[in-house]
Amino acid sequence: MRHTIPALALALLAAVAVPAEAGQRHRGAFMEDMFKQVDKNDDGAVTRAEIDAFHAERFAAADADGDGRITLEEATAFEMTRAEDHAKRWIARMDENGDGVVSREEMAERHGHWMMKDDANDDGAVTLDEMR
Ligand SMILES: [Ca+2]
Ligand SMILES: [Ca+2]
Ligand SMILES: [Ca+2]
Repeated sequence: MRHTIPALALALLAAVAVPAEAGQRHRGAFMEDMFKQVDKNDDGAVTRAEIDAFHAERFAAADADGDGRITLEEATAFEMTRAEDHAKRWIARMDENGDGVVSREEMAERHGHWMMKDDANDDGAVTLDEMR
């Protein structure tokens, strides 16, 4: 499956999709997500076999023609697919009125809401300390 989304548009979207979240928290969520993907039998522990199976699966997904080698084209197509999935999830999250597109207002609303939830002392302003 090939996609022709301009790389620049995706890079811009990625920058928007992953706001300057407090680094650790984002990394924690990312690691948890990754862990869950690898932990196939969901027992809360990742074995070497599960890691190998995960890599085999990923390799097979990227190796489009199945020749056992991932070329630049295959890697690009694979990354594009992942970027598109990511973009779709981002739009689904931001698209308040469900019209399939994100308006400036929707983005401002979601982002504003997301930032202000850290306002621990409820004074209507978020400090760097509160974000940590
Ligand atoms: Ca496991
Ligand atoms: Ca190949
Ligand atoms: Ca919308």
